[in-house]
Amino acid sequence: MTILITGFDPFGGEDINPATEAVRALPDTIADARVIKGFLPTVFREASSQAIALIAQHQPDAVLCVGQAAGRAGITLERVGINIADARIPDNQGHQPVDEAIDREGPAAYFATLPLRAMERAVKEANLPASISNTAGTYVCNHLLYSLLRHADIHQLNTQIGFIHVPYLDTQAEGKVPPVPFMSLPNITTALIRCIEALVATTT
Ligand code: PCA
Repeated sequence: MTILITGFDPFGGEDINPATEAVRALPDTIADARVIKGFLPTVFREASSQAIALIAQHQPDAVLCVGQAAGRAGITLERVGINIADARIPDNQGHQPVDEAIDREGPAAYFATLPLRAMERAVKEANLPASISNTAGTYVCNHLLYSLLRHADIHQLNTQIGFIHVPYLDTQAEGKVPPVPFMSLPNITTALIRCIEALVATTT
């Protein structure tokens, strides 16, 4: 089994993105699955076109995209990508779409196709906080999730696709007022490993 896992570059004034730090820390093999790592820009459309190019290149069985969600205290497994781009802050190329459809021809939403409940359970079994989330927001992360599910639908790909949001790292949370929740890098990395193990276990 081949799994593509992606992170994003820092955005919104941060120096690091916990998603990329954790993806970088992953081993290249997990539960006998080959782990391909991709690093995407926090830029509308560019992130999804680069991810689609990686899918074409590596033909993964599953794609797990990871992003930062400031303010969330645990690992959140996104259930749904919605057909809207509505940015509170500009992306890393200055684009700030407001109330825009991602794809005028596309349905309102797609459900992620990863085994979310099994992944949630696996993270919790490692004594780390996890839950299923019903909104990936309306920024670049949701855009990526929706666009990849749309791509898989149009091209009838068997690839399983999903998105995981992770909290700030402790170093990012330091000094923020009011205080924001965080997780350590080893804990976020462990959670991602548990998710991949659960994914492999449910599909092989
Ligand atoms: N989080 C943002 C985009 C990049 C990232 O890591 C989001 O939640 O949309």
